[in-house]
Amino acid sequence: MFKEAVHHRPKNNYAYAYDEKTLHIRLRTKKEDIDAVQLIHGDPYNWADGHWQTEQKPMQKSGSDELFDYWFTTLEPPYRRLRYSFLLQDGKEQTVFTEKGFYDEVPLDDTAYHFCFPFLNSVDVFQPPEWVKDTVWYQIFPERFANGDPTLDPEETLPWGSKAPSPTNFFGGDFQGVIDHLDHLEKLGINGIYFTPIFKAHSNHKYDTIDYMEIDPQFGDKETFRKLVKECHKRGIRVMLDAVFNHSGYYFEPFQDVLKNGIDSEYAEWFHLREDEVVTEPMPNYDAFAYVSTMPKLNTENPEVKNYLLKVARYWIEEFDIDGWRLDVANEVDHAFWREFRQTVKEAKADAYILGEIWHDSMPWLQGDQFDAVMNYPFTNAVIDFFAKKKIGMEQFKNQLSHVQHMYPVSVNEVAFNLLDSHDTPRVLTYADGDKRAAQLMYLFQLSYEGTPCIYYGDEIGMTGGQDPGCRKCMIWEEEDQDQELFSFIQKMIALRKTEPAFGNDGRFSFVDDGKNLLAYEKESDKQSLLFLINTSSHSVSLEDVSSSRIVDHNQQTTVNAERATVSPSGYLILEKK
Ligand code: ARE
Repeated sequence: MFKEAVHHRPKNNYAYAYDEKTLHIRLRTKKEDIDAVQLIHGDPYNWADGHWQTEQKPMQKSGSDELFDYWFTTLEPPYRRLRYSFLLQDGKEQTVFTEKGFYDEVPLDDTAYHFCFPFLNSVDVFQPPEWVKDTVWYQIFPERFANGDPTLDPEETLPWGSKAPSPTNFFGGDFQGVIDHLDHLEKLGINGIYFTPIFKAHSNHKYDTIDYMEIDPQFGDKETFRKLVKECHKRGIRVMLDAVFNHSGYYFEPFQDVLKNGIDSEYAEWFHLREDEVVTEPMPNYDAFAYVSTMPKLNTENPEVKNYLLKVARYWIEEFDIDGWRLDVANEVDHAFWREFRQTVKEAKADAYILGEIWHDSMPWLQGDQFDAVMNYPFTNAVIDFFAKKKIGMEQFKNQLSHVQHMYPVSVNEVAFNLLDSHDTPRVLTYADGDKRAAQLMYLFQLSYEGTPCIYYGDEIGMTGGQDPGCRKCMIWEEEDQDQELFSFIQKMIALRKTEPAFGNDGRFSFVDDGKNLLAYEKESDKQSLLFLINTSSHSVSLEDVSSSRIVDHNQQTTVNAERATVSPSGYLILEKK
């Protein structure tokens, strides 16, 4: 038994409150080392005859990654508190894993040996808004979605789509353009829009804010924005804005003052200055986003800055009824700020959604006191590497996704923001080297996985583009230039989330081994059990026993008759077990 691989730690992804009654407990062991795990558990204050009283519960294997197996069980402790250890068995020996280490027998003379979940306090439970689980997001980069009001165009605006996007050119996208095209989004079936920044800024991407209380005039005014939110809400579409609170822009007034007056500026404490005089080139002598001198880092520890930004957070919710905030460079801002931010936002709107932009392991922000979700780039990377770049094989893909799943509580996974691409990455179809079938399989996987999917504008009609700025081309509105087949495909997948109970977030996801080299996974809900079979190999696969199942969906690469199904390369088949 490889005891050194055994790991557990309470109050994070290994032991957490799933809801106000339920605890989830996980254990990590070396892959294929342990045959069975029992959870030894009891109420810490339950003693009789000088012994602590315990019960046993078998744990199930919930998945494996490259090196480890993960074991899982749920529990509703009657007094909402728990002490527990793990009884591990392999073919040869058994041992008890406690907080203090390994023992031959369960130590019953003192509960201090054991792991401790002290109390399930309701207020500490990670509770994202209910609606997020059923949301399919659509990301809009406003400068490039649609130009609905040319009178607002900045000087030097280029004719729509006439040139490749550069870091500095403008095409005049605006709110009226979005309003004009809400039908397109409704038809696709999405029900949440994530807008990259819309506040007054200098650049085309607007991540360099000038005024957090103003709409950028190239997008419209506050009335148009209000109308946009209303029109979205009318269609059941929620609206999320981008909060760029890590840094301001160069032309943000307080920074302009600092540039002029250096350390003597009344705003000196708003930033992280290192010397009396402020120098921007060749390198900024103050903290900035990356080394970008036009994006000076804000000092969110300063009460004035904090109050200002919290006012901003409240204002756009209270005055315009937005439904969520996406937080730019969220991991470089202090945790104390985010805790207050959450309080402020939830006071303004109890079910507002808070999404952090973090590309790495984000557990410290997902404990219930800061974010509701993060942009799940580890998911993105696994899907792109497997389906599009074909850089990793199926086993590795499963291992990677399983690893990400076990990095977080189930409740976190249910609302993870799963994207295939964004304004910061190449587009799906470009990653896939134009392979449309591969792209379709990625959308099938993304939209049937756990979490909430997001589609980057234009992907649904087959747009391409490389790394920023290539991925920020003008949306194509000429129908003859849109890939209608891809649109219908994504539309169908979104619709299946609504019509098949287990397709979306009510279905629990698990990989299964089909023994035939297909990517196979199940989604199981109380109402339904779906089996997904995807052929990413270069060989056809025959399945004999499909007649006992209902065929939910398949593509042209799959043929099905009474007895058998043949799933050719790039084919898929979705079955409902009867
Ligand atoms: C410009 C150029 C880029 C250049 C960059 C840095 O276009 O080619 O790489 O400058 O010098 C905004 C604009 C960008 C602009 C940038 C700076 O949209 O076009 O880029 O401002 O002017 C990290 C951060 C993450 C950040 C990404 C970009 O952790 O927060 O880098 N993403 C947000 C937004 C961006 C935005 C900003 C931040 C700044 O989504 O759009 O950029 O407000 C690894 C790392 C990650 C890293 C990731 C991507 O995985 O581990 O930490 O993310 O790669 O680089």
